Amino acid sequence: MKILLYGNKGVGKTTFWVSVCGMTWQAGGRGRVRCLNPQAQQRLTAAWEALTNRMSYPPSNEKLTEEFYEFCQTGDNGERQTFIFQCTDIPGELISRPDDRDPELIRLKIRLRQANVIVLFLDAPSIFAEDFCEEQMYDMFAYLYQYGDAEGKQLMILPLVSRFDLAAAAGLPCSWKEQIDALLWPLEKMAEGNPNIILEPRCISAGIANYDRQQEAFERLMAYGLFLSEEERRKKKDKKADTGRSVGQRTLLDRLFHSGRKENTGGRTIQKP
Ligand SMILES: Nc1nc2c(ncn2[C@@H]2O[C@H](COP(=O)(O)OP(=O)(O)OP(=O)(O)O)[C@@H](O)[C@H]2O)c(=O)[nH]1
Ligand SMILES: [Mg+2]
Repeated sequence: MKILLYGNKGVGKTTFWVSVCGMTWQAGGRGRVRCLNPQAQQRLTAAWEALTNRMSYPPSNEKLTEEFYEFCQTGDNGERQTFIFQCTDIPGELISRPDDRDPELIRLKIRLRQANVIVLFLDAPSIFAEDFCEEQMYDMFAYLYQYGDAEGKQLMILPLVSRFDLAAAAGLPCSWKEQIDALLWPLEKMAEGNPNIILEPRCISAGIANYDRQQEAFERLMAYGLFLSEEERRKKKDKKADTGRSVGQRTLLDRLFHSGRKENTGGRTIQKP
């Protein structure tokens, strides 16, 4: 599984990742994430400690970083479940101020093509601000449509309304749910027209005092990772099996992720270019 943390500058991508990994190291957690690069694991631990002990946030990314991780948990029947995945964290600057000659932007486009999972960060304080203008998100959505929608690739998009605690403290507009639905409407259409795209219901990330809000997003990511690794194992066992998503697989996915939660969508706001 290749996860891409995708969103504009300063929307909380790195903070989200540090907090969901750190959460798994706390007592009582069923699963654990470990970075396979020892130096990067040390940095992650230090960032988690800074966040929890000193409320000190990680610095803004200067370059695209990607690492391999292992997720390990004990299943309901006591059996050990484990898989390796990759996570790419980007400097949002690449999207907010794109320079087409920038090799990092070229790498980002490649990662968008390759990702199995795109965590799409929608920054709550920005989208609920009175002066919010959809154009601030135009490039982000444009790249997603252009490169994420690669033909034949199965892609899960997980919209994450980030820094929700800040927006809530400032006062949420009554129509906040509809506003998010309106932003996501074109993505819904994209997913409806492409059976390879799974658009997840939105999740919320809400600061370091509200880890439980991040938990849902994390559980979805890891459940999908387990699903993909089981699928991979099954394919290896039976090379002749159909490699597309069969009805059986879809049913499993639907059971895993959707559990009947389909929400209303608002009016269209951002057009697919
Ligand atoms: N209140 C609150 N503040 C947050 C949260 N997440 C991030 N922040 C703040 O937002 C800033 C930016 O967060 P980052 O995680 O660095 O954002 P990013 O998307 O990784 O930014 P780039 O690396 O520049 O693309 C942090 O320095 C914090 O001040 C959150 O959940 N709640
Ligand atoms: Mg960052």
